[in-house]
Amino acid sequence: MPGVDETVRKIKDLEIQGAQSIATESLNVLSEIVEEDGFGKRFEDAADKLRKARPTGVSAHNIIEFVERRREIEAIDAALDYLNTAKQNAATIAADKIEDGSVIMTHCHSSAAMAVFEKLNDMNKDFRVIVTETEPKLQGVKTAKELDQMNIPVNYIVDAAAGIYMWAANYAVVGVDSIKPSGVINKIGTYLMSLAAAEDDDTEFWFVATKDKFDYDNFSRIEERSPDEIDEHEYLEKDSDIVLENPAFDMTPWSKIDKLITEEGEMKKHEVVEELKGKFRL
Ligand code: RUB
Repeated sequence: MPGVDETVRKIKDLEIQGAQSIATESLNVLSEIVEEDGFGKRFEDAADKLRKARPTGVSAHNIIEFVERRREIEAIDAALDYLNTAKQNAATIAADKIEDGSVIMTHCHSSAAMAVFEKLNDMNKDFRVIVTETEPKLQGVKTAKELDQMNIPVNYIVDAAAGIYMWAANYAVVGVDSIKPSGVINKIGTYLMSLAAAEDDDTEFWFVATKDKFDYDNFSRIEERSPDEIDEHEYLEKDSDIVLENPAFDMTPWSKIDKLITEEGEMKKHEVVEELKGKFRL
């Protein structure tokens, strides 16, 4: 098992990506530390580093905060169990609602969206997925490969093609990094896709998430990543005043969201706003 610094490095470098995987791997590291040293300073230092590794996905923060409150190893096991069970439940609810013969667009790599596709496959529903490549780090490649390995038909497109391909889609199904009173945060490009879907009466824009994605503590902010991730950055920067910007996430406002599906079913904006007044609990 890699130590905390190696895990933080992998999270920052996107070797571990997706909000829920970050939370799961953080719990695995904390579990080992607690087994060895209990809930002392080593645990607190590691918890601090892990929850700050990616500042947008709020799942790791909520889950770590839950464990800090309970301060018992059973809380870590319960949290790990929750993450997987809740995701499967949300995916089943979403898959039940998707009609047979659908074309579904997705973006980036989300384990929640992947769980929906797996459920649709298990239900023997006929569907195909349009996958965007997701610049600058191309997490869409991972999504396309995993779908192909499940024998699910895939069309792989560049991000800029999402607008015209949205007209062929019945749904867009994407994951979530953070749920706020003003909207839902996910990988950069999600917002533009929601605008394209809103132009088409036949395309519904769905987010699928578990309740660890609610930003109860107003913790998350949009992560600005290194311009080094942008193609041709050296050429662009050389002998120029060009400012390279690389925000990793964006927010889709409620007006562009057709459904937010969680393990408790579909949640409307007013229910989300009410939920956000509380605290994360399993
Ligand atoms: C991943 C991303 C995913 C969400 C949800 O971004 O935006 O859609 O994190 O994922 P990155 P999940 O690759 O930069 O981490 O459903 O697995 O929690």
